Amino acid sequence: MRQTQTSRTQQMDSDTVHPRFGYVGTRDDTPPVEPDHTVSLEIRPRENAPIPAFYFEPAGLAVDVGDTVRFNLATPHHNVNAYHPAFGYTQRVPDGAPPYSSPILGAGEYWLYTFETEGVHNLMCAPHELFGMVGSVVVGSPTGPGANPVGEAPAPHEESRPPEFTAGLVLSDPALAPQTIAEQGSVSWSDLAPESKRPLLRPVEEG
Ligand SMILES: [Cu+2]
Repeated sequence: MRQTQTSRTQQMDSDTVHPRFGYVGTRDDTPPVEPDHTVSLEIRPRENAPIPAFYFEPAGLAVDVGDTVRFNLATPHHNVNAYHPAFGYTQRVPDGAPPYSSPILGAGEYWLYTFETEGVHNLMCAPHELFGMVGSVVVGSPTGPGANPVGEAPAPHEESRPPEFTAGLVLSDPALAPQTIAEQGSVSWSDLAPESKRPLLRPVEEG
C-alpha cells in the first residue's frame, strides 16, 4: 500500500508525485515512482482538414487505485488537466479528487500522476481540448460523475462548462464508455468512430 500520510513538506518535494501538481520529468531522468502505465500525447495530420488530430493514446485506460501513469510528450505544448470544478469545468472526476493538472509541457518531457481516487477521471489537454484532445482514466470502478453522459452545454448563467465541441463528441463515443474501458483495460484512439473526431472549430483566418 502506498504511503499517503506524507507531510506537506514531503508533498512539495520535487522528487514526489504531488496530488495536485504531479511530477514533471525529462526523458533521461529517473522518475521518483515507477509508472504502472504509459499514455502518449500525440498529433497526427488529418486528410482534408487544416487542423491536425490531437489525442491521447490510449484514449481510455483502466488502472488500479494507487497506480501511477506516465504521460509522454512526443510534441510540445500539451498538458494534462482534470475536468474539475475548481477549474470551472463541470465535474467529471470522482468526489474528493484534487484539482490536478500539469503545466504546459515541452517535447521530450513527461508528467507522472498517481490516481488515488476511485472512479472515472475525464482528462483533457487544455490547449487542445476543444479539438478533441481528451481522455478517460477509469480508476478501480467505472463510477462517479465522470460516468454520466456528457449531455448538453449548460445554460449561460451556469458557471461550469462541460466538454464541448470535439471534446464532447470524443467523450460520448461508445468506445470510451467507462464500462468498456474497465472491461478492455485500454481503448485506442483508433477505436473511436471518425464522426467522434471531426473538428468543429476552424482556425482563425489570417489577414
Ligand atoms: Cu494538446
